[in-house]
Amino acid sequence: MKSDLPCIPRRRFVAGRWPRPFTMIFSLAILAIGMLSSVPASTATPPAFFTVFTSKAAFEAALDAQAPNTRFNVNWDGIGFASPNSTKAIAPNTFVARQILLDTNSVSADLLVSNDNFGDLRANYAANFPTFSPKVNFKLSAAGPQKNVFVLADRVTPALSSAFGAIFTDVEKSNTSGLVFTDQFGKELGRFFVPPGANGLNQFLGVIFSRPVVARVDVLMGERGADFGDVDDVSDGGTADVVVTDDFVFQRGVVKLPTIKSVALRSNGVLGVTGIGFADGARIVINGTSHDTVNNPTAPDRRLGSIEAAAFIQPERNVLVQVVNPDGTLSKGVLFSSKVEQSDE
Ligand SMILES: [Ca+2]
Ligand SMILES: [Ca+2]
Ligand SMILES: [Ca+2]
Repeated sequence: MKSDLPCIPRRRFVAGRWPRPFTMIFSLAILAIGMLSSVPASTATPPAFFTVFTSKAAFEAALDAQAPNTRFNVNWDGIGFASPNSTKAIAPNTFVARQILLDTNSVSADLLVSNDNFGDLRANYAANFPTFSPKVNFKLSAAGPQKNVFVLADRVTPALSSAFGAIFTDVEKSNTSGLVFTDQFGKELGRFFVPPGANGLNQFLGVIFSRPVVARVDVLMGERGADFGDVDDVSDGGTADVVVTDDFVFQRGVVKLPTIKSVALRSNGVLGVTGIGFADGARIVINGTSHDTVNNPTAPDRRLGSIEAAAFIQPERNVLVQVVNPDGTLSKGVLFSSKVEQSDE
């Protein structure tokens, strides 16, 4: 069947692959520099390196040097409270103007900020969770990590970042608190843990990659997050290491991430892809090979069409559809099986 296909000039797209996820434990004051194998978004793209920081000031200086004017800070301190000594929930998009979303669930009610070191929830918490920057700090009161994703300045388009760091408060057990970085395909780029410290200690952990390869950063915030407020910390006779955070520092979303919402083979012989983050000159990729593609003039960043790509769709056969922007940024794949859709387009 393949040999019957017309000979259409096409460009081979080489999808990159990260190595197996790795785990790194570091000790204070050690600056670790490592290398990840290449993610050749294009064959000319160099490998991404990362650098681990335990000093917030050093992290900020390095990020400013690498990518000037792309750093944002969130210290939670400007959030208004109706009453003193209280804890309240904030929306995941509270800091969308700083191009970060604090949860992948847009209606999460588990993101808490406190102007009382969380002592209003449980009296003995206050001594465990002193702020780093007075007077407000942050906690995910749910099981699992707190998930950060990045957007462009339009506040909508998913984007890649190269750096994230946070102040962790009251880490007292190994391997309970830290940062997990993943790329746009959901592959883990690295997992970094904060070492145990004294009761109430604030510690910074941040990682800068040599280029924007990070689609999501998970903050691991101790144990028993779902029971926050109900369990004592390990230093108060409990069994769980309860941990909160304060300042976040990160690179805003700087590279738009093409993201597919739907794929359809139209009756006019065009393969249509809808989504967001499609740059001018984006190409539809079928099973790893990109094809001549047209951005829809009325919504160029959200709709693509390709007659050439449609020629590579075979009836009832699954193909992997992706979109690649001219800068080499590749979307996550969507499996598509042909079924001609009636359409006016
Ligand atoms: Ca603060
Ligand atoms: Ca403690
Ligand atoms: Ca603790």
